[in-house]
Amino acid sequence: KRKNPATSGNLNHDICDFLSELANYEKNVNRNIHKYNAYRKAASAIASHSTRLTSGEEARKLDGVGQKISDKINEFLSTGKLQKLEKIHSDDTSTAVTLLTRVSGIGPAKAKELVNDGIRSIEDLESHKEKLNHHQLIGLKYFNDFEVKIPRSEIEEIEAVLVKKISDLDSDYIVTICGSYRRGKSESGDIDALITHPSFTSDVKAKTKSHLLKDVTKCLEECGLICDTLSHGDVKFMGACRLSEKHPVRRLDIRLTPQDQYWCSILYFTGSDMFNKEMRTHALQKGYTLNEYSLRPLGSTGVPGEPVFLASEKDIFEYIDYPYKGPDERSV
Ligand code: DCP
Ligand code: MG
Ligand code: MN
Repeated sequence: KRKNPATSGNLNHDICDFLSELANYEKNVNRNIHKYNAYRKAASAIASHSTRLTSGEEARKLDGVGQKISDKINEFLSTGKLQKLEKIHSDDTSTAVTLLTRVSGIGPAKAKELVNDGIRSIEDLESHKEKLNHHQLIGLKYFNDFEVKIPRSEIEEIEAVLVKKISDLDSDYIVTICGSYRRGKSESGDIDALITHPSFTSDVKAKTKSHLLKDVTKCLEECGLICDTLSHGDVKFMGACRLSEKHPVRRLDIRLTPQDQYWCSILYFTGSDMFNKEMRTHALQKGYTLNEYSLRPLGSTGVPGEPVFLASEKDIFEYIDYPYKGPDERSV
C-alpha cells in the first residue's frame, strides 16, 4: 500500500529534491515541458515510495522512472551529488533565469529577456521597474513574503474570515478552499478559494454575473484581507491578502464557478496538477473528456457530447471507472 506523502515522512526527500530542481531547470531555463513533466512524475513516484531507495535499479521499477533518471539516482547515491546539477549551478545565466522566475508574474520567457538585458538579481529588478508589468511589480514587492509557505492553521483563520465576510454579503454563496489545503497538506504555497452562487449557471454569460466575484473582492478589500490585486477577470481573481499586519502577505486565488460546473471545478482546483493530468488521461481511455468545467462522453468520431449530470465529486470517479481517492490521496 502506498504511503500518503501528506501525512508521512518521505525517506527519499533528497532524491526528490534534486529531481524537482532538474524539473524546474527544464521548465524555466530550457522551456522543455516534456522533461519538466518527466522529472516531476519520477519525483512524485519516489516521494510516495515507503522505503529508502538503495539503487537506481530499484527506482527503475517505479512508474515514471526511466533509465536516465535511474542512472542519476545511482550517481547521487554513490557520490552525494550530480555532475549535471553542479554544472547548472556554476552557470550564471541559468542561475539568474531561475532566480527571476521566482518572482510572481515572471515566466521563463520574460526571465530570459530580462537576463539578456543584463538583469541578474532582485536588486537589478528594483532599479529597472519600468521593465515590469503590474503583476510583476506586485510579485517583486512581496518577493520575500510569497516565498514563505503558509501554515495550515493560518489558512484555517483566513478561511473563517472568507466564509464569514462572504456569507454576510450574501448567504447564498458557497466558499470552498481547495488546492493543497484541501488535500490536507500542513503548509501551502497559496490559498485557492472556489466560490459559487445559485444565480450563476453555465447557461448565463459570465459577463452578466461578474459582479458576483467583484462584490466578493471589494468586500474582502474593504475589510483589509485583500491588500493587492495581480489580475481580476469575470471569474478569476489573483491577488494578495494578509490576516494582519503581523502576518506575511499571502497569495490568494479566487475562482467563481457556475453552479452546475461546481464538481468538476472543485476536482480541478483541488489537484494536484499531476493528479489531474493522470485522471484526465484515464478519462480519455474510458471515452470521456474531463476538464475544470465538465465531464463529457466522446462519440465514436471523438466529438464531445453534452456534459453528464454530476451530484458529487465521487460521481466523476464513478463515470470513468477510476477508484475513488479522497482529497488527501491526490497529492501525487
Ligand atoms: N492546477 C492544475 N494545473 C496547473 C495549475 C493548477 O491542474 N498547471 C490545479 C491543481 C492545483 C490547483 O489548480 O492543485 C491549485 O494550483 P496551485 O498552483 O495553487 O497548486 P497547489 O495548491 O496544489 O499547491 P501549492 O501549495 O503550491 O499552492
Ligand atoms: Mg495552491
Ligand atoms: Mn493557486
